[in-house]
Amino acid sequence: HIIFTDLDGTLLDHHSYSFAPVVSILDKLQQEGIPVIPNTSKTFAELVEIRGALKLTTPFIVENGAAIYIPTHFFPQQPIGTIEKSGYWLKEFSPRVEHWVGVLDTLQAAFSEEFEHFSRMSVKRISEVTGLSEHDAELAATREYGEPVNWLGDQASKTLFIHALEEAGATPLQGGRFLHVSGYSDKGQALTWLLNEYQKQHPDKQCDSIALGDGQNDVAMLEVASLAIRILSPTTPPPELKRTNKVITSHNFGPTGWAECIEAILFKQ
Ligand code: 2M8
Ligand code: MG
Ligand code: MG
Repeated sequence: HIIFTDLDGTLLDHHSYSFAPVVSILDKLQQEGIPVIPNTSKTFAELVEIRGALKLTTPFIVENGAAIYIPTHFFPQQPIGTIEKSGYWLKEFSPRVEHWVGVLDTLQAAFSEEFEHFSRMSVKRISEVTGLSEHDAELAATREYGEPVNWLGDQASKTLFIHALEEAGATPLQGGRFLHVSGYSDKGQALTWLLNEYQKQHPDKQCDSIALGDGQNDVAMLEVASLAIRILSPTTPPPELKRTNKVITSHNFGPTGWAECIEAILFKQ
């Protein structure tokens, strides 16, 4: 098995960002040699710190599938289509963020006072709306591919806004708190690419994928995984899936639900 997991609201608590409930099960997975691959809206800078805290040495997927960072020790060979960047092989799926910041600026007049976005917000403001420390908010602000938008207006206007973004060529994805604006990339496409590469480099191993997520931006990876695990959220309804087979929904929120499901699937005989 390979586990692909969302972070906020899934492996980390939605409000406190704590991962205490998964520490011991992550140890067990490591002993069993089952890779845990973060697949998140977060940035490279955030991931460098978080994977250190989680003691993960696996590849990770950043900014909603926009790019995959693969530590060069993870595969015997450099995957085709990647570039080498400070100890990682980097696979990119999306154009750079500057373009989307420009698009958002053009919508400022039509939707005035209805939204704010990270590159125009202070670190203090990002810390306020996320609940992250100012240090962590600074890491969240270092976007490479997509721009998080904090919507302040009503739902009807948000629908028009999303429409305008799509007209401009963006693929807006709803996270736990923010609307993420980037080009066409998603967590499912990144999962599929990495799983194929794993299969290519380890033809002797039979690998299936388990995906865990709590939000709308997790739908694409939950649809393509061998097994989809929906983690219950204290703030939003479970992501709606088209598939009905091999779908599990946790009873508990966030990391407690994560440990509950992985324990039941992989460690209960
Ligand atoms: C943003 O991502 C979450 C993911 O669901 C959201 O949209 O609510 C990103 O800015 C990420 O970088 C940041 O760490 C997180 C903090 O809540 O918010
Ligand atoms: Mg989430
Ligand atoms: Mg996320």
